[in-house]
Amino acid sequence: MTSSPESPDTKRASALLRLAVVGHTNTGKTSLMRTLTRDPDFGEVADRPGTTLHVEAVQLLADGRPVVELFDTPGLEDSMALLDYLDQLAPPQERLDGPDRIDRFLNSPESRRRFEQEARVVRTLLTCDAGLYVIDARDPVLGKHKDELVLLAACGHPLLPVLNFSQSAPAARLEAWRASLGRLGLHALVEFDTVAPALDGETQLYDKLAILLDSHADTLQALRQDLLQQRQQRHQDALRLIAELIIDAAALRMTCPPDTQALEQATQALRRAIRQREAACVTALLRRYNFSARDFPAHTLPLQGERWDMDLFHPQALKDMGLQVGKGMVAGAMAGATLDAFTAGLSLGTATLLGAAAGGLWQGADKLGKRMLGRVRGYRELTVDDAVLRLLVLRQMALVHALEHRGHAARAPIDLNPWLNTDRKTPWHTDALPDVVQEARSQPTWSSLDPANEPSTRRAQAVQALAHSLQQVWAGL
Ligand SMILES: Nc1nc2c(ncn2[C@@H]2O[C@H](COP(=O)(O)OP(=O)(O)OP(=O)(O)O)[C@@H](O)[C@H]2O)c(=O)[nH]1
Ligand SMILES: [Mg+2]
Repeated sequence: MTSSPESPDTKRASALLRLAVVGHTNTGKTSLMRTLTRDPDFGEVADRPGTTLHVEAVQLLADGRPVVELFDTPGLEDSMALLDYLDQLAPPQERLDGPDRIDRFLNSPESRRRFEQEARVVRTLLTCDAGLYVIDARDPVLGKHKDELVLLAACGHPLLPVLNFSQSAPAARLEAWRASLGRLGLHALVEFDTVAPALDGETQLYDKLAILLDSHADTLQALRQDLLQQRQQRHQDALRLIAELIIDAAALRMTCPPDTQALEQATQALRRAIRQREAACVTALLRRYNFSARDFPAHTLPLQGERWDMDLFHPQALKDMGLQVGKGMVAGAMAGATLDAFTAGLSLGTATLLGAAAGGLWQGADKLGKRMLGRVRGYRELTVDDAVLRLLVLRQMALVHALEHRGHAARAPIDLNPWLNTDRKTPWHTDALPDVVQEARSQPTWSSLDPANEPSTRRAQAVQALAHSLQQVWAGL
């Protein structure tokens, strides 16, 4: 989706479905624009009345072509005074219909003075096919709302009430809104919290609009399909990013001489590399969902890499997540790293390699040969502990959950805690690590953190298989 501000003043001949976002001031109209366009930088949002002063338009695309044009408008402030003024301009006995009454107002001097903002709103609605009437659902239903609805209904277009703040409003308040709107003849409405929208919030909104705008039902259906497809694609890409992270982390090996100081240094280097790799994954996920470091400041500042609630390598962080710390995991200063003995696959060529090493053929030895030679000389290898891999998966999955439930109007930092459900055990808590992760353990060059990393078909297959297995876990959550 792209945005392209433009003036709404003249109605252009176009196949676009034009929707005006209208309502009382400070109810979240601009916030709704941000969430529907997935653009956190659209317009200005602030917790005070009168923030938006001008009409601003954005197009929504389906299959790459514009299908809907949304117009953000200034908030209505004094509809009661405007209705009185309208009665003066066009007394009821004249029996003008709504749009004629609005025209008379727009041609009056006060439409450029006292009611300049209101004039911008109704002028925009007149040129649109329908209005989304945004309500702060925490508010009681007041006379001002009814006046606004009378004024907006006079423009002669369908209105779909959008109950914003629906996550924070009590159920009884939502019911009161439904009842009052029904009495005004508005029976279709939608609950849509712009900060924490339901997963199917947008599709519900477009479905409701399709009921009101029969002639645009196909357009809305195309938009709906496009949204679903994009959502699925984003989700697949996200799991793939996590799978890449896990393969990189599982395959990583650090070699060092067998003395305590060197081991500690190598452990630090291993931790640093994994933390940076995790941060890169977080950044990529944020970007994929159109969010930024601003949304998750605690993690994405490089120097604060150790603070994602708790250090990735802190045994307490692992225990808090209900993870067993593995036998191989070295405690204390080296927590999170496993001292590794050479494992499956690597012993095959041992005899040959030892021969090569003994014969001084260092230059001729391949990467495996170098590692074997290191081993012969007593060098050690460190890998990331299983428990850390499990924690990485659980935290990244929690982040994907948080991102998928976050509206682009949200301004509070992301909190992972509600998504790190520590009571419920997943296969990543209890089961053996998937085979492809075990395989990655014996393939150091699969890690993009290894200088000898190179493209490999088998690695690509492993990433795909792991992403698939993550999806199965996701489906069971
Ligand atoms: N918690 C929560 N806050 C919201 C929601 N929608 C909007 N806000 C906040 O409400 C305030 C007003 O939001 P805006 O989007 O600027 O409201 P507006 O209707 O465009 O305001 P005007 O342009 O002044 O008429 C901001 O502080 C938003 O962050 C919501 O669904 N939940
Ligand atoms: Mg606004």
